Amino acid sequence: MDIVQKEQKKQVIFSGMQPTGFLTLGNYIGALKNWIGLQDQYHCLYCIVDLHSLTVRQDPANLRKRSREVLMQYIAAGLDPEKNIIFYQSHVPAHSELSWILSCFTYMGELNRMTQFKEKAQKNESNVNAGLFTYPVLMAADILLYQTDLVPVGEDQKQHLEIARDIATRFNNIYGDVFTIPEGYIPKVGARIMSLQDPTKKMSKSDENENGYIRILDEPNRIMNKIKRAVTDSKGQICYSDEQPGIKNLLDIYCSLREESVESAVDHFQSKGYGDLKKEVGETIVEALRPIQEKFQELEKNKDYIDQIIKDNGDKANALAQRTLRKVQKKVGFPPRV
Ligand code: ATP
Ligand code: LTN
Repeated sequence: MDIVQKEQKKQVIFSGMQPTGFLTLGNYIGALKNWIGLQDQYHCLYCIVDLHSLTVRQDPANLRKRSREVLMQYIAAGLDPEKNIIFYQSHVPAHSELSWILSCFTYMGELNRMTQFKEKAQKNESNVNAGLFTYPVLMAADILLYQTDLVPVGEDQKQHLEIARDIATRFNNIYGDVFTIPEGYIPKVGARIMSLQDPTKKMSKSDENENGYIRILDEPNRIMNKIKRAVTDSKGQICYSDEQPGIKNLLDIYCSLREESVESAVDHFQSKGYGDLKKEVGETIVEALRPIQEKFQELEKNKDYIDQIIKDNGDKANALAQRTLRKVQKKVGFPPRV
């Protein structure tokens, strides 16, 4: 097999994050951290899904700023913009175009079952918009446009991935092999980092309580304070158990950042108290995030470099997306362009 053929055989990876706030430790451990290790073996596309973030009301200036910051955090965390296609969803119109077509192959009943919709609808009672309901269709379009093989995400996205697979299979059954059927790629430890203030809820960047999450860009002092305040329990014993969700969460954070097994961590903390655990977890986070924060500060000074990445990567994504979109349009019977 020559090099060109080998290159062509690389599988495609697609994932994305919403620019709805500052990226959290949950986003990092559940998704971003795992993306870094994939860039050499796969063709990777990492999107800033700004269209998705409109499902919750956004301040325009803030959205613009957050979107650029997410892109810079991707790079600061170690994604190489030469090896990965890092781009804004809104710069590739094919996402919206395919989404419309796929919405005609998605059933209301399927969307009604989505737990994220139910949760977000409850949280935003005054703005239960149609976009919030059709959110998984747009996500399916994101993934299917690039003939994606693998989608590295946290556990909360499992249901959305399943619906993307169902839509693709349904479409293929009617029109032939148009889409690759994607698989999820979910980490074993750290796929669901919990809120520090309520360890039964997932850590979320749009949480109103800032103490519930740690931002990738939080200063060391702040990180130590948030961990100090993390809700635990009164058992006083460090075990990895569902009965101690706060302690379990701290151990998950510790283990995934240090790439250490749960057994060895529990062993390490056996004769120690919650104070020691919190101190060591805090220090582990500070050390893991330090290089990312330094790189981010450097990138902030380099406006032209970032602008160029946005342009080049957007062009690349557009070219790839067009291939699938044209194929789909032809299959469903839209008139050819003459
Ligand atoms: P929002 O609060 O706006 O819903 P979010 O913090 O849940 O946002 P997303 O942009 O929806 O973040 O998710 C980006 C990626 O991070 C997804 O792959 C998601 O599975 C992962 N992720 C988000 N929160 C966590 C978490 N607490 N633990 C592990 N992975 C997470
Ligand atoms: N819904 C995802 C973000 C997202 C995504 C995607 C992830 C939008 N499109 C495509 C993977 C692949 C979330 O994390 N809330």
